[in-house]
Amino acid sequence: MKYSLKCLYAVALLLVLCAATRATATPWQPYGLPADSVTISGQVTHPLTLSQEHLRRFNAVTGKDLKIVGVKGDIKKTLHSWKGVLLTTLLDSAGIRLAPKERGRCYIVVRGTDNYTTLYSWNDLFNNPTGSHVVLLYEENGQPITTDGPFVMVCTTDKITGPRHVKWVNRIEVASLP
Ligand SMILES: Nc1nc2c(c(=O)[nH]1)N[C@H]1C(S)=C(S)[C@@H](COP(=O)(O)O)O[C@H]1N2
Ligand SMILES: [Mo]
Repeated sequence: MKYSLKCLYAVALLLVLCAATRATATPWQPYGLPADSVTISGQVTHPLTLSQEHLRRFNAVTGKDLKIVGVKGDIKKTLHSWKGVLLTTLLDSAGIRLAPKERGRCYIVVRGTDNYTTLYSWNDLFNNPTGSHVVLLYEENGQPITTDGPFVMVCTTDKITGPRHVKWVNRIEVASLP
């Protein structure tokens, strides 16, 4: 075998090895922050850090044919099927700390690793049908999510689903306006 050919094989082998190492490493972390768990913090009795495994222990909700629509009405993608946990289920587990007359001030912030943020009010989630449609997804099309993070939050009944579709979710914070 010619020397140059050997070199070529060596380089090819190195590339294959590199690719294999990458595939077994932790999921890709855009913006350098880990997205392999979701924390629930702030005005709660039990702050939580939830991994994929933890999330699978909660009651699951599923659905089909969800279109992610941008502000101009453009369809960004269609999820043929999805599976996840209601945000209200997670918040009930963490236990929001509230006095009765403070409910109107309370809000829930959902952030991705890139700090893309969306929010819900306590009344949206717990005093309106909307609450039954806000889901932290961990599966899309029958598979664990990979391209948009391990976790994606979405309100499936929004007119324009894009803006409150948060990819790479890693934080949920509960707070109240002063
Ligand atoms: N973490 C994160 N989530 C995000 C965004 C983002 O920049 N970061 N873009 C939003 C926007 S503007 C839209 S329309 C939808 C779909 O965007 P995509 O086509 O980039 O997936 O995701 C939303 N979720
Ligand atoms: Mo968008």
